[in-house]
Amino acid sequence: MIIQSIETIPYAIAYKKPLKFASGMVNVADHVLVKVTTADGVVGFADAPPRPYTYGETQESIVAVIEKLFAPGVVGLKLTDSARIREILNRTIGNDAAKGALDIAIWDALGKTLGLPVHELLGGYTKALKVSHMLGFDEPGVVLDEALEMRETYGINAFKVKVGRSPIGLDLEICKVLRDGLGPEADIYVDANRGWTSTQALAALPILLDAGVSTLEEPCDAKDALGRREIVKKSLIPVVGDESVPTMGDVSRELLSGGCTAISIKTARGGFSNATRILNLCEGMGVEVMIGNQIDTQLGTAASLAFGAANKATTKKAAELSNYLDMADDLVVNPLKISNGEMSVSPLPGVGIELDEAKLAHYRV
Ligand code: MUC
Ligand code: MG
Repeated sequence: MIIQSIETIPYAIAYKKPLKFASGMVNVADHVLVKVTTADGVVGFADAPPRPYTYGETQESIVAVIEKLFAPGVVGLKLTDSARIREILNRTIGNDAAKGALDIAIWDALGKTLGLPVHELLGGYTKALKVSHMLGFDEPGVVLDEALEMRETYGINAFKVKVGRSPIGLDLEICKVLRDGLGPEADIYVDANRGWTSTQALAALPILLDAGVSTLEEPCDAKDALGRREIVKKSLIPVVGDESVPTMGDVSRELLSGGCTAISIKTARGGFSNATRILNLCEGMGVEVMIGNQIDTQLGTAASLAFGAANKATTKKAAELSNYLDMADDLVVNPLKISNGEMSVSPLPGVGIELDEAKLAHYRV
Protein backbone atom coordinates (compact mmCIF):
# COMPACT_ATOMS: atom_id res chain seq x y z
CA MET A 1 0.00 0.00 0.00
CA ILE A 2 3.00 2.35 0.41
CA ILE A 3 3.76 4.49 -2.65
CA GLN A 4 7.41 3.77 -3.42
CA SER A 5 7.94 5.66 -6.68
CA ILE A 6 6.20 7.89 -9.19
CA GLU A 7 7.39 7.92 -12.80
CA THR A 8 6.41 10.25 -15.64
CA ILE A 9 6.88 9.06 -19.22
CA PRO A 10 6.21 11.54 -22.03
CA TYR A 11 5.19 9.95 -25.34
CA ALA A 12 3.71 10.96 -28.69
CA ILE A 13 1.25 9.11 -30.93
CA ALA A 14 -0.08 10.74 -34.11
CA TYR A 15 -3.73 11.15 -35.00
CA LYS A 16 -5.01 9.71 -38.30
CA LYS A 17 -7.23 12.77 -38.57
CA PRO A 18 -6.84 16.00 -36.57
CA LEU A 19 -9.67 17.24 -34.35
CA LYS A 20 -10.26 20.97 -34.83
CA PHE A 21 -12.33 23.11 -32.51
CA ALA A 22 -12.69 26.80 -31.60
CA SER A 23 -9.87 26.90 -29.04
CA GLY A 24 -7.32 24.68 -30.80
CA MET A 25 -6.50 21.51 -32.71
CA VAL A 26 -5.15 18.09 -31.78
CA ASN A 27 -3.11 16.12 -34.32
CA VAL A 28 -0.78 14.30 -31.96
CA ALA A 29 -1.36 12.79 -28.52
CA ASP A 30 1.73 14.29 -26.84
CA HIS A 31 0.70 13.00 -23.43
CA VAL A 32 2.41 11.81 -20.25
CA LEU A 33 2.00 8.32 -18.84
CA VAL A 34 2.12 8.42 -15.04
CA LYS A 35 3.16 5.26 -13.16
CA VAL A 36 2.79 4.72 -9.43
CA THR A 37 4.63 1.73 -7.95
CA THR A 38 3.96 0.46 -4.44
CA ALA A 39 6.36 -1.23 -2.03
CA ASP A 40 4.47 -4.50 -2.78
CA GLY A 41 5.38 -4.17 -6.48
CA VAL A 42 1.90 -3.15 -7.69
CA VAL A 43 1.97 -0.70 -10.61
CA GLY A 44 -0.89 1.73 -11.25
CA PHE A 45 -0.90 3.97 -14.30
CA ALA A 46 -2.87 6.75 -15.94
CA ASP A 47 -2.68 9.22 -18.80
CA ALA A 48 -2.24 13.01 -18.62
CA PRO A 49 -3.36 14.94 -21.73
CA PRO A 50 -1.86 18.47 -21.86
CA ARG A 51 -4.24 21.04 -23.34
CA PRO A 52 -2.22 24.30 -23.32
CA TYR A 53 -4.93 26.29 -25.15
CA THR A 54 -7.47 25.27 -22.51
CA TYR A 55 -5.64 24.96 -19.19
CA GLY A 56 -2.04 26.05 -19.83
CA GLU A 57 -0.39 22.68 -19.17
CA THR A 58 2.22 21.18 -21.52
CA GLN A 59 3.90 17.77 -21.68
CA GLU A 60 6.98 19.33 -20.05
CA SER A 61 5.00 21.12 -17.32
CA ILE A 62 3.15 17.92 -16.40
CA VAL A 63 6.43 16.03 -15.97
CA ALA A 64 7.96 18.91 -13.98
CA VAL A 65 5.04 19.50 -11.62
CA ILE A 66 4.68 15.80 -10.81
CA GLU A 67 8.40 15.17 -10.35
CA LYS A 68 9.32 18.40 -8.55
CA LEU A 69 6.21 19.32 -6.56
CA PHE A 70 3.95 16.26 -6.13
CA ALA A 71 6.20 13.19 -5.95
CA PRO A 72 8.42 14.39 -3.06
CA GLY A 73 5.34 14.73 -0.82
CA VAL A 74 3.34 11.74 -2.05
CA VAL A 75 6.09 9.07 -2.10
CA GLY A 76 6.04 7.28 1.25
CA LEU A 77 2.30 7.78 1.81
CA LYS A 78 -0.26 4.95 1.52
CA LEU A 79 -2.54 4.57 -1.52
CA THR A 80 -5.44 5.24 0.86
CA ASP A 81 -4.04 8.51 2.27
CA SER A 82 -6.35 10.42 -0.07
CA ALA A 83 -6.92 13.49 2.13
CA ARG A 84 -3.18 13.93 2.71
CA ILE A 85 -2.46 13.47 -1.01
CA ARG A 86 -5.16 16.00 -1.90
CA GLU A 87 -3.63 18.52 0.50
CA ILE A 88 -0.21 18.11 -1.14
CA LEU A 89 -1.59 18.42 -4.68
CA ASN A 90 -3.77 21.42 -3.84
CA ARG A 91 -0.78 23.41 -2.57
CA THR A 92 -0.20 23.95 -6.31
CA ILE A 93 -2.81 25.94 -8.24
CA GLY A 94 -4.20 24.51 -11.51
CA ASN A 95 -2.29 21.66 -13.21
CA ASP A 96 -5.43 19.55 -13.21
CA ALA A 97 -4.30 17.05 -15.86
CA ALA A 98 -1.12 16.33 -13.85
CA LYS A 99 -3.18 15.98 -10.65
CA GLY A 100 -5.75 13.86 -12.47
CA ALA A 101 -3.28 11.32 -13.82
CA LEU A 102 -1.57 10.95 -10.45
CA ASP A 103 -4.94 10.46 -8.73
CA ILE A 104 -6.12 7.87 -11.28
CA ALA A 105 -2.79 5.99 -11.18
CA ILE A 106 -3.16 5.77 -7.37
CA TRP A 107 -6.74 4.46 -7.72
CA ASP A 108 -5.54 1.98 -10.36
CA ALA A 109 -2.87 0.71 -7.96
CA LEU A 110 -5.44 0.52 -5.14
CA GLY A 111 -7.85 -1.50 -7.30
CA LYS A 112 -5.03 -3.87 -8.31
CA THR A 113 -3.92 -4.22 -4.67
CA LEU A 114 -7.47 -5.11 -3.59
CA GLY A 115 -8.18 -7.21 -6.70
CA LEU A 116 -11.22 -5.04 -7.55
CA PRO A 117 -12.18 -2.97 -10.59
CA VAL A 118 -12.23 0.76 -9.89
CA HIS A 119 -15.78 1.10 -11.26
CA GLU A 120 -16.88 -1.17 -8.39
CA LEU A 121 -14.81 0.71 -5.79
CA LEU A 122 -16.34 4.01 -6.95
CA GLY A 123 -19.96 2.88 -6.80
CA GLY A 124 -20.55 0.01 -9.23
CA TYR A 125 -23.83 1.37 -10.62
CA THR A 126 -23.76 -0.25 -14.08
CA LYS A 127 -21.53 -2.14 -16.52
CA ALA A 128 -21.95 -0.12 -19.73
CA LEU A 129 -22.42 3.46 -20.91
CA LYS A 130 -24.06 4.88 -24.00
CA VAL A 131 -21.38 6.52 -26.18
CA SER A 132 -21.43 9.96 -27.76
CA HIS A 133 -19.07 10.95 -30.60
CA MET A 134 -17.40 14.36 -31.00
CA LEU A 135 -17.50 15.97 -34.47
CA GLY A 136 -14.75 18.54 -35.17
CA PHE A 137 -14.72 21.44 -37.62
CA ASP A 138 -15.26 20.51 -41.28
CA GLU A 139 -17.65 21.09 -44.16
CA PRO A 140 -21.31 20.17 -43.45
CA GLY A 141 -21.34 17.15 -45.80
CA VAL A 142 -18.11 15.75 -44.32
CA VAL A 143 -19.40 16.16 -40.75
CA LEU A 144 -22.67 14.39 -41.63
CA ASP A 145 -20.82 11.54 -43.36
CA GLU A 146 -18.66 11.02 -40.26
CA ALA A 147 -21.76 10.92 -38.04
CA LEU A 148 -23.51 8.44 -40.35
CA GLU A 149 -20.41 6.25 -40.44
CA MET A 150 -20.19 6.26 -36.62
CA ARG A 151 -23.82 5.22 -36.43
CA GLU A 152 -23.37 2.50 -39.07
CA THR A 153 -20.14 1.09 -37.56
CA TYR A 154 -20.67 1.52 -33.82
CA GLY A 155 -24.41 2.18 -33.36
CA ILE A 156 -23.66 5.63 -31.90
CA ASN A 157 -26.60 8.05 -32.08
CA ALA A 158 -25.39 10.94 -29.87
CA PHE A 159 -23.12 13.60 -31.35
CA LYS A 160 -21.33 16.61 -29.91
CA VAL A 161 -20.75 19.15 -32.68
CA LYS A 162 -17.91 21.63 -32.38
CA VAL A 163 -19.08 25.18 -33.10
CA GLY A 164 -17.71 28.60 -32.11
CA ARG A 165 -16.68 30.01 -35.50
CA SER A 166 -17.32 33.54 -36.66
CA PRO A 167 -19.57 34.31 -38.46
CA ILE A 168 -21.95 31.79 -36.94
CA GLY A 169 -23.67 30.73 -40.19
CA LEU A 170 -21.58 27.63 -40.97
CA ASP A 171 -21.93 26.28 -37.41
CA LEU A 172 -25.71 26.62 -37.52
CA GLU A 173 -25.93 25.15 -41.02
CA ILE A 174 -24.05 22.05 -39.80
CA CYS A 175 -26.58 21.60 -36.98
CA LYS A 176 -29.45 21.71 -39.48
CA VAL A 177 -27.69 19.36 -41.93
CA LEU A 178 -27.04 16.89 -39.09
CA ARG A 179 -30.64 17.00 -37.89
CA ASP A 180 -31.96 16.44 -41.43
CA GLY A 181 -29.46 13.67 -42.11
CA LEU A 182 -29.65 11.87 -38.75
CA GLY A 183 -33.39 12.17 -38.09
CA PRO A 184 -35.35 13.11 -34.96
CA GLU A 185 -33.98 10.39 -32.64
CA ALA A 186 -30.32 11.47 -32.70
CA ASP A 187 -29.02 13.44 -29.71
CA ILE A 188 -27.24 16.45 -31.21
CA TYR A 189 -25.55 18.97 -28.91
CA VAL A 190 -22.94 21.67 -29.43
CA ASP A 191 -19.71 22.94 -27.86
CA ALA A 192 -18.37 26.40 -28.80
CA ASN A 193 -15.21 26.17 -26.64
CA ARG A 194 -15.63 29.90 -25.82
CA GLY A 195 -15.40 30.76 -29.54
CA TRP A 196 -18.56 32.83 -29.86
CA THR A 197 -19.17 36.20 -28.28
CA SER A 198 -22.21 36.30 -26.00
CA THR A 199 -24.05 38.28 -28.71
CA GLN A 200 -23.32 35.56 -31.27
CA ALA A 201 -24.45 32.87 -28.84
CA LEU A 202 -27.69 34.75 -28.14
CA ALA A 203 -28.34 35.05 -31.90
CA ALA A 204 -27.68 31.31 -32.31
CA LEU A 205 -30.13 30.20 -29.58
CA PRO A 206 -33.39 30.05 -31.64
CA ILE A 207 -31.68 28.27 -34.54
CA LEU A 208 -30.08 25.71 -32.22
CA LEU A 209 -33.48 25.09 -30.66
CA ASP A 210 -35.05 24.71 -34.08
CA ALA A 211 -32.44 22.09 -35.03
CA GLY A 212 -33.29 20.16 -31.85
CA VAL A 213 -29.88 20.74 -30.24
CA SER A 214 -30.09 19.38 -26.69
CA THR A 215 -27.34 21.32 -24.85
CA LEU A 216 -25.01 24.28 -25.45
CA GLU A 217 -21.48 23.96 -23.98
CA GLU A 218 -19.15 26.90 -23.22
CA PRO A 219 -20.96 29.28 -25.64
CA CYS A 220 -18.59 32.17 -24.84
CA ASP A 221 -15.85 32.77 -22.28
CA ALA A 222 -17.25 32.29 -18.76
CA LYS A 223 -15.24 35.36 -17.72
CA ASP A 224 -17.76 37.32 -19.81
CA ALA A 225 -19.99 36.91 -16.75
CA LEU A 226 -22.87 39.18 -17.75
CA GLY A 227 -22.99 37.72 -21.25
CA ARG A 228 -23.10 34.16 -19.89
CA ARG A 229 -25.85 35.11 -17.47
CA GLU A 230 -27.87 36.53 -20.34
CA ILE A 231 -27.41 33.34 -22.39
CA VAL A 232 -28.47 31.17 -19.44
CA LYS A 233 -31.52 33.39 -18.88
CA LYS A 234 -32.63 33.20 -22.53
CA SER A 235 -31.68 29.58 -23.28
CA LEU A 236 -34.38 26.90 -23.23
CA ILE A 237 -31.70 24.18 -23.26
CA PRO A 238 -29.04 23.54 -20.57
CA VAL A 239 -25.89 25.66 -20.85
CA VAL A 240 -23.00 23.31 -19.98
CA GLY A 241 -19.82 24.37 -18.18
CA ASP A 242 -16.71 22.46 -19.26
CA GLU A 243 -13.31 24.23 -19.24
CA SER A 244 -14.74 26.92 -16.93
CA VAL A 245 -15.36 24.32 -14.19
CA PRO A 246 -12.33 22.08 -13.54
CA THR A 247 -12.74 22.18 -9.73
CA MET A 248 -15.57 22.16 -7.18
CA GLY A 249 -15.01 25.84 -6.44
CA ASP A 250 -15.36 26.68 -10.14
CA VAL A 251 -18.54 24.60 -10.36
CA SER A 252 -20.19 26.39 -7.43
CA ARG A 253 -19.07 29.82 -8.70
CA GLU A 254 -20.44 29.23 -12.22
CA LEU A 255 -23.71 27.68 -11.03
CA LEU A 256 -24.36 30.36 -8.41
CA SER A 257 -23.42 33.25 -10.71
CA GLY A 258 -25.68 31.93 -13.47
CA GLY A 259 -22.88 31.11 -15.91
CA CYS A 260 -24.13 27.58 -16.63
CA THR A 261 -26.88 25.13 -15.70
CA ALA A 262 -25.20 21.75 -16.33
CA ILE A 263 -21.68 20.39 -15.83
CA SER A 264 -19.33 18.30 -17.98
CA ILE A 265 -17.25 16.06 -15.72
CA LYS A 266 -13.84 14.97 -17.02
CA THR A 267 -11.77 12.50 -15.02
CA ALA A 268 -8.66 13.80 -16.85
CA ARG A 269 -9.09 16.98 -14.77
CA GLY A 270 -8.28 16.11 -11.17
CA GLY A 271 -8.97 12.38 -11.43
CA PHE A 272 -11.64 10.25 -9.76
CA SER A 273 -11.33 12.09 -6.43
CA ASN A 274 -12.10 15.50 -7.96
CA ALA A 275 -14.79 14.08 -10.25
CA THR A 276 -16.54 12.44 -7.28
CA ARG A 277 -16.62 15.75 -5.39
CA ILE A 278 -17.99 17.62 -8.41
CA LEU A 279 -20.61 14.92 -9.01
CA ASN A 280 -21.78 15.05 -5.40
CA LEU A 281 -21.95 18.85 -5.47
CA CYS A 282 -24.04 18.76 -8.66
CA GLU A 283 -26.33 16.06 -7.30
CA GLY A 284 -26.89 18.11 -4.16
CA MET A 285 -27.77 21.15 -6.25
CA GLY A 286 -30.02 19.24 -8.66
CA VAL A 287 -27.75 19.95 -11.62
CA GLU A 288 -27.41 17.66 -14.65
CA VAL A 289 -23.98 16.21 -15.44
CA MET A 290 -22.37 14.48 -18.39
CA ILE A 291 -19.11 12.63 -18.97
CA GLY A 292 -16.88 14.74 -21.21
CA ASN A 293 -13.73 13.85 -23.15
CA GLN A 294 -10.42 15.73 -22.99
CA ILE A 295 -9.44 14.11 -26.32
CA ASP A 296 -8.35 11.07 -24.37
CA THR A 297 -6.40 7.96 -25.32
CA GLN A 298 -7.85 4.54 -24.52
CA LEU A 299 -6.23 4.78 -21.09
CA GLY A 300 -7.96 8.09 -20.39
CA THR A 301 -11.21 6.84 -21.90
CA ALA A 302 -11.17 3.74 -19.68
CA ALA A 303 -10.96 6.05 -16.66
CA SER A 304 -13.93 8.13 -17.86
CA LEU A 305 -15.86 4.91 -18.47
CA ALA A 306 -15.05 3.50 -15.01
CA PHE A 307 -16.20 6.70 -13.31
CA GLY A 308 -19.29 7.17 -15.48
CA ALA A 309 -20.43 3.57 -15.00
CA ALA A 310 -19.84 3.75 -11.24
CA ASN A 311 -22.49 6.43 -10.68
CA LYS A 312 -26.16 6.78 -11.61
CA ALA A 313 -26.22 10.48 -12.53
CA THR A 314 -23.46 10.02 -15.13
CA THR A 315 -25.45 7.36 -17.02
CA LYS A 316 -28.34 9.66 -17.99
CA LYS A 317 -26.66 11.22 -21.03
CA ALA A 318 -24.38 9.43 -23.51
CA ALA A 319 -20.72 9.71 -22.43
CA GLU A 320 -18.01 11.10 -24.70
CA LEU A 321 -15.82 8.02 -25.12
CA SER A 322 -14.89 7.79 -28.79
CA ASN A 323 -12.11 10.33 -29.50
CA TYR A 324 -9.41 7.62 -29.30
CA LEU A 325 -10.79 6.09 -32.52
CA ASP A 326 -8.94 8.78 -34.51
CA MET A 327 -5.52 7.85 -33.08
CA ALA A 328 -3.06 5.98 -35.31
CA ASP A 329 -2.13 3.66 -32.41
CA ASP A 330 -2.50 3.33 -28.62
CA LEU A 331 -0.70 1.87 -25.60
CA VAL A 332 -3.12 -0.89 -24.59
CA VAL A 333 -3.06 -4.67 -24.84
CA ASN A 334 -6.84 -5.01 -24.39
CA PRO A 335 -8.48 -2.39 -26.67
CA LEU A 336 -11.77 -0.75 -25.81
CA LYS A 337 -14.82 -1.70 -27.88
CA ILE A 338 -17.95 0.18 -28.87
CA SER A 339 -20.90 -1.86 -30.10
CA ASN A 340 -24.63 -1.09 -30.29
CA GLY A 341 -23.70 2.44 -29.25
CA GLU A 342 -22.30 1.27 -25.89
CA MET A 343 -18.98 0.66 -24.18
CA SER A 344 -18.68 -1.93 -21.38
CA VAL A 345 -16.42 -1.74 -18.34
CA SER A 346 -13.44 -4.07 -17.99
CA PRO A 347 -13.69 -6.86 -15.37
CA LEU A 348 -9.96 -6.49 -14.61
CA PRO A 349 -8.80 -4.98 -11.30
CA GLY A 350 -8.03 -1.25 -11.24
CA VAL A 351 -9.05 0.87 -14.23
CA GLY A 352 -8.99 -2.33 -16.29
CA ILE A 353 -6.34 -1.53 -18.90
CA GLU A 354 -3.26 -3.64 -19.60
CA LEU A 355 -0.35 -1.49 -20.74
CA ASP A 356 1.64 -2.48 -23.83
CA GLU A 357 5.19 -1.82 -22.58
CA ALA A 358 6.73 -2.43 -26.02
CA LYS A 359 4.52 0.26 -27.54
CA LEU A 360 5.30 2.64 -24.67
CA ALA A 361 9.03 2.10 -25.32
CA HIS A 362 8.43 2.76 -29.02
CA TYR A 363 6.43 5.99 -28.59
CA ARG A 364 8.20 7.51 -25.58
CA VAL A 365 10.01 10.77 -26.25
C1 MUC B 1 -14.24 19.63 -25.20
O1 MUC B 1 -15.27 19.16 -24.75
O2 MUC B 1 -14.08 20.83 -25.10
C2 MUC B 1 -11.37 20.32 -26.47
C3 MUC B 1 -10.40 20.89 -25.71
C4 MUC B 1 -10.36 20.20 -24.48
O3 MUC B 1 -9.64 20.42 -23.51
O4 MUC B 1 -11.30 19.24 -24.48
C5 MUC B 1 -11.84 19.14 -25.78
C6 MUC B 1 -13.23 18.74 -25.87
MG1 MG C 1 -16.08 21.15 -24.11
